[in-house]
Amino acid sequence: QGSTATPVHTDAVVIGAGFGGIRMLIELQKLGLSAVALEAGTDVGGTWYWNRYPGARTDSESWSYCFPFPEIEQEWNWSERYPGQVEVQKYIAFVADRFDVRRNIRFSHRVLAATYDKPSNLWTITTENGQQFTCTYFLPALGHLSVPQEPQFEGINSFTGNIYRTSQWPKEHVDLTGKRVAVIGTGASGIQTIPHVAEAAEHLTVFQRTPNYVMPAQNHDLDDEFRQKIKADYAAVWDKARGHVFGFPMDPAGRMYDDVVVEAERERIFEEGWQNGGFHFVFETFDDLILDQRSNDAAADFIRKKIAETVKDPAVAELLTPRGYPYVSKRPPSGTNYYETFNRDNVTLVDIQSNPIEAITANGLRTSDRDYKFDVIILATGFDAVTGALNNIDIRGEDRVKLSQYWAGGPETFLGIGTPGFPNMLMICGPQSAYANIPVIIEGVVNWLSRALNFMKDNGYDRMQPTEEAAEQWTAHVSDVFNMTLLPSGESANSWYLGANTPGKPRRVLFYFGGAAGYFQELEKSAGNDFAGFEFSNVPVKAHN
Ligand code: NA7
Repeated sequence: QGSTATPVHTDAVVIGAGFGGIRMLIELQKLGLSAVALEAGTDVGGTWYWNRYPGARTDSESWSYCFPFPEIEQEWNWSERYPGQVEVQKYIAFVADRFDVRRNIRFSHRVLAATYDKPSNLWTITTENGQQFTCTYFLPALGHLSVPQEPQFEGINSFTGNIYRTSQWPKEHVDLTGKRVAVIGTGASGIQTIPHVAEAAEHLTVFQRTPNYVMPAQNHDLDDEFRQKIKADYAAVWDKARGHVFGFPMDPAGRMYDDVVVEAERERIFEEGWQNGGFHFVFETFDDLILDQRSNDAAADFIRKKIAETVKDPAVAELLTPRGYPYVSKRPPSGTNYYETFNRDNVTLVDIQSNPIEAITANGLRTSDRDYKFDVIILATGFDAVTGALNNIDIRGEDRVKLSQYWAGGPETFLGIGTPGFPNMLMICGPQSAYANIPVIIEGVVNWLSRALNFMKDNGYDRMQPTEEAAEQWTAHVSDVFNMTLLPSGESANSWYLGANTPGKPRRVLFYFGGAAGYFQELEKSAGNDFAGFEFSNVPVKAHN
């Protein structure tokens, strides 16, 4: 696959072959448009291709972490409630093969640049290996968490052991037997991998900056009876998911904190949520958990009590206990044996809030108070979230304006799909799209795009982009919605929701937090009204009948 002089032309170029890219390719095929997807990895999967660390699994229940294709729903059998990385990647590959879209994917094609040319109304996409592709529709499906973020630890190149990153875990087995291992980071990735590393390593030292509120996943195998029940009425699963704030097939709790006055009854409700596991604790206890401080405090206290009950050493339990920021203002991880792992003799917890890491050394690392020796260091330090992957590509819109400069103060989009000045750049879940169970949101966005592309065809348009006004209003709305919740409060909540986890990044609300159902209403408000908020090239180029 060397460089070619003649660019390959298709109607559309999709970037990425994860959930979003594969779903879009299938839609383009249905629309009869020619397309290629350019993918940096060597296989499909996106997030589930790269994040192969031990313990990587979904925090969404498998039967709603997939697409509503009736034929796939009946054929595919999920083995677990929260499937692991291998299984999710297999699912995405299965879908790609079943719809025969793999032939349109160019693997090992990392995109470096995308440039819009006004006279021809074409985008030219250039890859790292020098290939060029031209298209009318430029469709990034880059994922929210695809650019790893690595703190600039001094001396990192001097380390003589092995450094692994959860988000770029090697394909071959990593043997940690007999090794002294460090894990840096206690976000969702760290929390999933820590119990597995503890089992394999001789000794594990966990470096924690901010303690998290970790819900027990309560993962389990699925049996045939359950699978058949789901398959018998899959439409009901999607109806629920589309109507749910987070895109999960759950019913709202149907009660607010003040509806329950008896303390023991509140405890019972929290306990039930805890036993149901994962996000059931957030969404099936009290519906005002992220809106009412008292409701949130009660949930946070319940979790703190669980930590104290689970972790035997009171000093370790205290270090693991989150304080000073609301529950859910950082994305709450689901864990399996997470707190229990700190009862093991071969696990040590180090608080780097009080004693920060100063340097990686030849034999380990140094915090402000002491030296540690390690054979292996695992970085679970997160991502340059949501805008990172787009800003890493040299994207030039009208008048060669660079996207990363246009977004220097933070992203500005309409519906997380389009941005002014970048005609026909239509993002599959770009910045300011809804924060929710992602396949459900992808489905809504892809259906919207499908209608938009048909609308253009039917009206003889060849170009669409949002108006400045629509993007400004959406950006303000996204921020207003966020500010109605408890999410912005708490000084230590340096969440990637805001880009606050990445040094130097402007803080801006990166998601629409009005819920899946609210987002779908907003999508419909535009689509059902001749795609209000978007302007189309005003001279019909080609009448269609
Ligand atoms: P997260 O959730 O961003 O977690 C990253 C972790 O790394 C978090 O504990 C950070 O501490 C820690 N971190 C980041 N930089 C440093 C430095 N410089 N020193 C020490 N510790 C650091 O990323 P994940 O990959 O775990 O999860 C991302 C999402 O994937 C997750 O939310 C799910 O949606 C799936 P901090 O909290 O900032 O103090």
